Amino acid sequence: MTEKLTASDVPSANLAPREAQALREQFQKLYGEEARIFRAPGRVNLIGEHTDYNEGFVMPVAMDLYTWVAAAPRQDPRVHVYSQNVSEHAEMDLQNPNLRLQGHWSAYVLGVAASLRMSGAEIGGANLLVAGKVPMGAGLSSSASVEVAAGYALLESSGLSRSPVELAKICQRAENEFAGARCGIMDQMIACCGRANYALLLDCRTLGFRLLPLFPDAQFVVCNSMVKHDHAAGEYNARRADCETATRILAQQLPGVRALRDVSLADLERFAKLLPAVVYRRSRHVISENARVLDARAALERGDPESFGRLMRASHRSLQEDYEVSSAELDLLVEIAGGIAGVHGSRMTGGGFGGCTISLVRSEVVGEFRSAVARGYERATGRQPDIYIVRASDGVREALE
Ligand code: GAF
Repeated sequence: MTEKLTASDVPSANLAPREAQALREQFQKLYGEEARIFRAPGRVNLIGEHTDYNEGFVMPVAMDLYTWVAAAPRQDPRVHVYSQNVSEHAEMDLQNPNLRLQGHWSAYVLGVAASLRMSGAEIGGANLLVAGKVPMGAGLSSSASVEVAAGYALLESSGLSRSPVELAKICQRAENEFAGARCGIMDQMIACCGRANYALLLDCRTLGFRLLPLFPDAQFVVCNSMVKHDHAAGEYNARRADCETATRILAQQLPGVRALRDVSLADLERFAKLLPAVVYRRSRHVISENARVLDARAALERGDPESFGRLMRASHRSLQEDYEVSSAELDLLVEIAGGIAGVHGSRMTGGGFGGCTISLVRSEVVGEFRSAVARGYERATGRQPDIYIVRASDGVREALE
């Protein structure tokens, strides 16, 4: 379980049997029938930020904060969905999908239904009830958890199945084409392929991955700044565009370059003059971050939290100075963490412009860490951060009691 450490209104990590029963009852009231229940996790990324859409490496962990979907098949080819989070209903005809969903919460569910059909999965109609327990806007990937839980529920309700990697791609396509966010594949992959007690080292080019056991005597701890800046989505797309510009220019000099993944720091320096200054710095982040992920893997494998922590600190600096996606609140959380004895390292995690940090903390000082961060952050900002100890969880599945 992800232990929730501060009082707040963020829902508790797991759906207790009582709450699962409440979900079934609500489904019964809404649709007059029994449901099966599915869940997909949110995630936190240990290292490897803004590398996924550059075909690079990432190292996420599935957290035990979930989106729950109750589902039952329908006789007609329609998908009906009710969201507990927004108390609203939406529906779509699978034979005539409404593809103008952008900006609407239902894009994350109905967009997946449309994307499943586009992929050739002949899903039938279904009634769905969605209960999202991954905090929204916190950079813990609530969107991907909704998509993956809904996609899995729609497949299962139709007696179909797809491999986890295929489902991840289908959900990413829904987010890109229907929700209108040009996200990479990391969040959908970890929601599909996560494994309890392991981090996932994912190659975003091949989608091959390796499960890595976490440190036995140090914990990853997530601190939520409780702030999300409005311009995050636009800035995200702008960073992607900068990376595409870099790739275009560098590919003219270096045959075989398909993405920043293919460029070394030495090559970047060689052709630095050809790139606008901002594009050069964006590229330096991506290329150095890819190397940090591979070094972090080695540190994890040899049980060396100190080196891992150093890489986290370097990652934060690079995201702050070169990629410019941090925020005053995230920098403050990292600074507070850096001043606490027993903290190996700390960095912003996720897309940025608010959301969460992740810190690697010696197990015996986790309690002190939590009080010191809460105290320091509240004193400086007046906000109480939510703090979670990361317990790596499984990817999407049916919730069987
Ligand atoms: C967001 C995106 F959805 C991911 O694909 C990834 O790019 C991340 O930001 C940054 O690493 O979560």
